[in-house]
Amino acid sequence: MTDFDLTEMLQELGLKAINNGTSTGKNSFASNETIESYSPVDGLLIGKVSITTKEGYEKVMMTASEAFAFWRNKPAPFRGEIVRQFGQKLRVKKEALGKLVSYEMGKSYQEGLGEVQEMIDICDFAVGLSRQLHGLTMHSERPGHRMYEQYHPLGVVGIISAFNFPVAVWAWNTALAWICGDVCVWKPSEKTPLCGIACQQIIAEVLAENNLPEGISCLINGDYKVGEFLTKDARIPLISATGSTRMGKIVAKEVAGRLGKSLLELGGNNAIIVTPDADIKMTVIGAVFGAVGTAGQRCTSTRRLIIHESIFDKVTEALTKAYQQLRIGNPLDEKNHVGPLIDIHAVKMYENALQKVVEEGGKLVVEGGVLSGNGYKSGCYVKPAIAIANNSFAIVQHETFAPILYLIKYSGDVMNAIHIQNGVAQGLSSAIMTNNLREAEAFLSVNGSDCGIANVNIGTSGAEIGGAFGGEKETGGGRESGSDAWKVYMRRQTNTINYTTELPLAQGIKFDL
Ligand code: UN1
Repeated sequence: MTDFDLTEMLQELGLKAINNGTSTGKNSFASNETIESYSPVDGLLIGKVSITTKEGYEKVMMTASEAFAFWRNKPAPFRGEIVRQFGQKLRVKKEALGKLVSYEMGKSYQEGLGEVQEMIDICDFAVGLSRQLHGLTMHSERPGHRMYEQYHPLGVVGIISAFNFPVAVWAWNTALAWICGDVCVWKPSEKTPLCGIACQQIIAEVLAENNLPEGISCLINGDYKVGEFLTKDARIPLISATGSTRMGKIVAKEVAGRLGKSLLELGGNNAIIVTPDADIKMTVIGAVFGAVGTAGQRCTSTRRLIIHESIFDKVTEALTKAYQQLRIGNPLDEKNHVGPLIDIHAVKMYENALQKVVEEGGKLVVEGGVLSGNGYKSGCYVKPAIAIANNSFAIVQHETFAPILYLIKYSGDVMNAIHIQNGVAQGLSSAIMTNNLREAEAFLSVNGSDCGIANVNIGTSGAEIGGAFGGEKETGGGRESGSDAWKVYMRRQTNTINYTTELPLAQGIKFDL
């Protein structure tokens, strides 16, 4: 049912296509156990990937450690040049990789392309950054002394990524880590392993063309048990993990137990506040894209709308109308707005959430449901739903990775809405729709949103790579991507140099011999 040539796409990405679309990537540390990757688009098997064994992992770590000893000695701008070449290759492979993302993960082709664009953008960002890994210079309190700080490469970085952004989140991490002089071992989600192999093939080509060690970029495959190889490994100073809060708590504990660093990008429970001064048209576009884009499977997806009582009915009606226009179906067909959920397990969670919200007293204003029949054979297509709910409902407090939007009413001034918006355990993304300067500034103030991302007159999802990305509270506190997020991939050193013949001590301490 796909309207493209699967074999051709896989070949373009360096994946060996075998008859009915089964593919294997190059993986020299293979075990006999495999992960089968089924497309949520049509339910067909796309390919099989070998699961990495402990022995295979040890070989990977050896290759990575050797590569690090080499790579860290290359000047950062040289490392930037390699990342530039990687970005160039991504430009050439953009369509093929975008299609694979769409077919293996189920997001729309446009969003698949957008994801590859994020990879290209972070490469460009990293290239510039490779000449800007600045430390500060300070004035010493002692005469004839100079103080400064510098950033050195950290080591082997472990990256654990989720199915919903199967290629971009890796790139945010790895492009920065590489220019910082680190090498990376990546465990992609076991739900999208072919995306991982396709990316690995692209960077492997760049490394080979430049005669560089292949260990600069390593890939391991498997579920959480393979992820544990990374989290338990004291040779890995930094683990960057994206996924559920449940997973993040396990990773955080494990890595902290060996005093490693972790960069966590976990669940969100993102809300848009809609005040009486909101532009309703913009609100509807922002809310609908935020709630149903990627079938509600972004960590930045809009889960809650907190609407002032005076416009509650009007907004509800406009949203209901907009939802009637939504076309659900094959995400590779550009006519469709909403593709499938990742798998049947996700469909069950969606159904469960809809049942719970009604049990707790919520009212469905746009009914959900699982689609079946022609075009929906994978069983993963669901109808986006809207429910009027209370923020205190257990199900509203919980992040369900599905297109379910909760409408919550507030009264009085904007501080009441902010109170509701902050009244969840997660703290990733947030937004306010208003043309009122006072409301907007209150939302951004110290008493405002407690999230890592706070937007005005934009929805909660679709962050640009130039800003630091991440959130507070149960979202885990990590920052990836732009701004100074690079610092976490380096070790910091303060240096004090004495260019006199005296040895004065700091704090004026006298120690005469
Ligand atoms: C994620 O869902 O894990 O802001 C990342 C966005 C995207 C990234 C989302 N740029 O929606």
